[in-house]
Amino acid sequence: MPSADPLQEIEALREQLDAWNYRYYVLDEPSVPDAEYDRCMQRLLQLEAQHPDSQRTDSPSQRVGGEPLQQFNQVSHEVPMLSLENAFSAEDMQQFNRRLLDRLGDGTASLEYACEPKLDGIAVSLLYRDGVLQRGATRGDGTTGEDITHNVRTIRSIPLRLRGEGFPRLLEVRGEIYMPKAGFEQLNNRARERGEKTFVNPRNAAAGSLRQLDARITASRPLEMCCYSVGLVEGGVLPDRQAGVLAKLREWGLRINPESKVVQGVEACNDYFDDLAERRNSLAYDIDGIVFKVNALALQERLGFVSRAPRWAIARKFPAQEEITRLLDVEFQVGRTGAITPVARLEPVFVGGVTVSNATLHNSDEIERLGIRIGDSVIVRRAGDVIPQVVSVVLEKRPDNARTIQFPTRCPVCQSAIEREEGEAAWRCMGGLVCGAQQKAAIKHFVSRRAMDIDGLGDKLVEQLVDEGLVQNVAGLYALSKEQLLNLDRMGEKSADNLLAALEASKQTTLPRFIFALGIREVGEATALGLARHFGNWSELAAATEAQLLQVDDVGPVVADHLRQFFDSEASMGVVRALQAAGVNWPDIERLPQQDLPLAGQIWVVTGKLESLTRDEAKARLQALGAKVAGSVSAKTTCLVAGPGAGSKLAKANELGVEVADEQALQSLLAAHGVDI
Ligand code: 5U1
Repeated sequence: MPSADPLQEIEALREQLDAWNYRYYVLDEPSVPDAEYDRCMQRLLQLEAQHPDSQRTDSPSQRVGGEPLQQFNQVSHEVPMLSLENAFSAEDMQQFNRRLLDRLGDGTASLEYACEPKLDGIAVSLLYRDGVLQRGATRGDGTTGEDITHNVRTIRSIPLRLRGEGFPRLLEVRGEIYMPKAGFEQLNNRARERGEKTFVNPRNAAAGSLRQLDARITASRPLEMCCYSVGLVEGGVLPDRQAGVLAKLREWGLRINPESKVVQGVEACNDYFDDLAERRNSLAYDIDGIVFKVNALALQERLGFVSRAPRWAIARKFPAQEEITRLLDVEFQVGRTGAITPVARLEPVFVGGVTVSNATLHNSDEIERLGIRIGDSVIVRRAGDVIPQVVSVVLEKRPDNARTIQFPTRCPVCQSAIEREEGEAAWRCMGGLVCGAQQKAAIKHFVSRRAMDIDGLGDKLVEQLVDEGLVQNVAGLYALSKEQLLNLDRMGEKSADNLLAALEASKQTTLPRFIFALGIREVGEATALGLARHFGNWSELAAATEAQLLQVDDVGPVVADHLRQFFDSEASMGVVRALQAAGVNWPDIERLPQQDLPLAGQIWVVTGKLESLTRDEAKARLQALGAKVAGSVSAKTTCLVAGPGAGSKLAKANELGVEVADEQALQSLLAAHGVDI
């Protein structure tokens, strides 16, 4: 884009960068590689430095300002920032709708509603004068908030100047600043690695990031904004419906929620709620409910307000994902690889739609980080399918008799020594297969559906087999006799026969399943499949050097080391030989180098709810076939796998003409390429 006139080039670069930002943040259509974006930004910074007269506060280069502030200034909201009335059920919604119809009293039979998710973030106001961002402020108490202009400027989904034309001279836009779940996880992982304090949830992380006097800190946090209404409007007119206002905001470069929709009548509101409740966990951000607003602004005006909430809007809330409960005790579990995991026993509490009485405390560092004691009141979070977490301690409620947690000094199951390798978080039992807990966990993994798939061998039975000394390792399963089985609790003739038949059937397996079933540390299904495809047979895999193992996509030095340790262990290889001697067998498979994998060079996206496997499992299988799996749909996407409840990604794929496959088509594809795990 270099041009003879540097000022012209500066303006062209600004327009280009603004356009890319708009495509990325508002249209959700990434259109430029990061490197190209960075090159243009560097060029702009260079030219602006050479031509100080060209400096403008709404230049895309001017997102992070100078020195940190000394304090936050207060801001008065000329139009108060309201809150919303809550509904908790479909009946509450019916009542709300009835109230509105009665109040309008003009015979209207059904109302049109604008619906959208209620983001779990921080409500803010943005003020634009002549299209240029002047001020960003928190909601505060609705009348007075704090000036956070320096921080909102760092958020790339907030335009520093509006696009296009026709915007009012003064336009105050309202919405929610939030942290997407993936960014939150990354931020917390980084904090954990550095031994720093983590954030309890994405909302607290967003609030903490906005409460910074130094905008450079805010700039380093993955924040985004979605707009949902306007406040002060002067010198211009807006459309006469909520949905029209949102469409205009989008045209002017502001992000609105892609799930926003207009529906007719309260039944349709409840359908919308049910649909999003089902998809809540698959959204990229936390939501705590759905907001319904009467779409026609003229009707909103007629309906008016009660104290601090409008009559024409309501938020129907989802079940809470965080609750307070009490830590009753901590138990220590020993896993398949000997890792000792502290598990919190909690006073049962209903959270995230289920009753939770256990939560993992991960490791001794986490216990220290939380500063948790037995008897403490704790906040438990369960978001979606994620295992419940203890996210913080309510120190004000600590009882006098709260007890510190003693981490064991020996394996709580077999009393062997425990060790912690340098750089590792987990303490491990050194007892190996002598340890009953490790024996049980290894066998449970071996028989599981995605490994050897042995029906009728549930956890309780595995525990009994080990406790009775009938089985010490996975090979022992194939030596079980009917008589031995019949001596076990609750084992009848038919169950014993079925179990023996299932064991017999499992002997004919596949190489990837067998590798996965061995439970080698950090060798999941995708890695097992990658190894099988790379080496084609067991003997070459077991003889591979570390350097040869590292050739396999997905295998890094740590996994290669775990694999070599397994193959060098006489005990482990003895078990493999015993399995083969018992008749466990598999055909060799065709070797395929990475670039020849059937989906090499393709980009896939998975969305919606899948029945037969989780989205992560689907992703691992597609990757094992050579595909790249992306998080969003773009023109470059090869195919979108869409399960029930697919929303904006499906709409986008249809709009862009991207191929869409359902779960059955995915399964056929996997099967056609010999991926059965
Ligand atoms: N999505 C959405 N969240 N939210 C919060 N819309 C919305 N509207 C709100 C609030 C407080 O207030 C309206 C009264 C503008």
